[in-house]
Amino acid sequence: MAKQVIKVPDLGGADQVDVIEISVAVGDTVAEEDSLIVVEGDKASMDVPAPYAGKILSISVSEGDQVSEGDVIGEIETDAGDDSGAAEEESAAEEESEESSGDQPADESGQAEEEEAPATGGEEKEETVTVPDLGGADAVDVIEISVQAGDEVAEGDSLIVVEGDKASMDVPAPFAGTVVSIDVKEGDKVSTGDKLGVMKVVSGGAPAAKAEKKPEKKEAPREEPASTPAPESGATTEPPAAPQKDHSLERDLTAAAEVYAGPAVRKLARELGVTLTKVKPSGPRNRVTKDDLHAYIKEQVKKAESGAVGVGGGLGIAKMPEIDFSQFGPVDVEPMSKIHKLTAANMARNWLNVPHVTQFDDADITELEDFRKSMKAEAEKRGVKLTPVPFLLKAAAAALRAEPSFNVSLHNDGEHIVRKDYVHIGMAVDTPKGLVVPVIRDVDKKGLYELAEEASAMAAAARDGKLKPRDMQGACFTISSLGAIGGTGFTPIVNSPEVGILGVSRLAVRPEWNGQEFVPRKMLPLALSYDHRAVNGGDAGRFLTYLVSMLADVRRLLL
Ligand code: CAO
Repeated sequence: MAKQVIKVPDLGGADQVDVIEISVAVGDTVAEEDSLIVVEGDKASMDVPAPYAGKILSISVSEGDQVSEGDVIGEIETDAGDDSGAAEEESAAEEESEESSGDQPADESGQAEEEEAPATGGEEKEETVTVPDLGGADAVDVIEISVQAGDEVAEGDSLIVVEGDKASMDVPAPFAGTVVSIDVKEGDKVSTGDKLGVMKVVSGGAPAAKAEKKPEKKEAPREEPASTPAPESGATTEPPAAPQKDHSLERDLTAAAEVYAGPAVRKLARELGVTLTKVKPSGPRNRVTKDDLHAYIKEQVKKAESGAVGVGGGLGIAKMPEIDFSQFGPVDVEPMSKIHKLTAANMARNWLNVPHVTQFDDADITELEDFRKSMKAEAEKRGVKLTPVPFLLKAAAAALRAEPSFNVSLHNDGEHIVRKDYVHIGMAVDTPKGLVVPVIRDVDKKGLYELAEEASAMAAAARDGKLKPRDMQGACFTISSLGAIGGTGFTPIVNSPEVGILGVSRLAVRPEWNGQEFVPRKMLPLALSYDHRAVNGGDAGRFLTYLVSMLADVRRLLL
């Protein structure tokens, strides 16, 4: 057992860095390399690792203190012998490395190979820039390239960001100048002394002048360099030739850089694709900890799995579970027709996008039916089948003219309404391959026989699969008649961008009160669904009432 003094290690040239986190407490048992404290300077934040495994006896720094290389952090009790040997070995190794790094000047930036004293003539000179002393780290990842060829940078501006096990750091420009090339890329591994790129430097004062033009580098004491796109702050006097940047991304990165978190947490956040600004911090001084990150991810996974949404909105529709129906009995799985798939997609889109209201009424079509039947024979002679559908088309066209609030579409910009001065009506047709809606044009201008002829021709073409795309486009309104099939009522789905659809059910003979007695009347159940964004209830009430009155008085329909 030996008591060892733990000191601040080589900080890669940085001095007076802030202690931003104390990661252990007195009495904790730590493994070698476990983080003891986290320090942060202008350019990087880094974990200070335990030099030995053991038990923490004391911590002599506090959050907010400033420390430099060699300052005492605390004491640790180890199984090894006393620390003097190790300390001596370490300092000997340091000295040796300083001596052997003669080809890499030991100035603070330490990156310029063959850097010369500024010449007096102001001539341009290309200099190779190498990776500086990484504080003992080797083969660190290049996680960001902060500049590109042609960029002018000030001394100290970030060129690339590297990240090792314990820290991430900016590699700063060793002098002001122009970037000629950056010879590493994101994902590369680099070590001290590796060539990073080439810069053009003007000897004799010019670089300093250029550097002055650059705005002050943003002070971000809690910034983790990996998240900081340095070129933002390194604006040049000329507009950048690079493609337009995604400024929203820059904002995100800047915001993330302002989050208070250590390098290990930031690295983990990056690996998991978590935006740190979204994580609720629980550490001292609102520091985001690894636990916070894990809690955030757990919460997101839970939300995604449950499909839950907050009260704030969003559809958040839970996914349908996959069910093996064969466990309940024999099944046959067959492909859906193209029409069926399209209808399904359109129905879902319209159902989810359109706020529907459906209004009901019954039209007394006793006289209409008497008239229709009286005309049936004549119609047949003309080769036309006179069903209620042409009458419905005619009545709907009249209503669209009388109540033009239904003959509209909402503009996609959400700020305009499109009013139509034509009356084309779609007619839902049930075919073996699915539902199709051919469109009859200029219904308001056509007579009953013409409409009957066109409706049956369109229905036949639909069933034979002979409709052309144009035959199904341009409707202002749709009629869906299930009268021949049955049912007392249904709520049709608006066929957007139309704003209204009329659902027609089977007529029924019902006793109606005429003021003196109940009389049998042929009542046709109608359901008008409409898009409440475009049409209000009053307009819908007037539209349906008008339509019912037209069907009730066949003379008006013929006018
Ligand atoms: N009540 C009672 N009988 C009705 C009726 C009603 N509302 N509507 C039609 N009929 C009668 C017709 O008068 C005809 O009888 P007769 O031969 O004795 O005259 C019989 O039903 C069959 O009519 P039809 O189907 O040949 O012609 P139609 O004009 O009534 O309908 C069409 C044409 C294309 C609308 C229809 O065939 C069709 O496909 N309907 C289904 C529409 C659909 O699927 N809608 C749901 C879409 S989902 O919103």
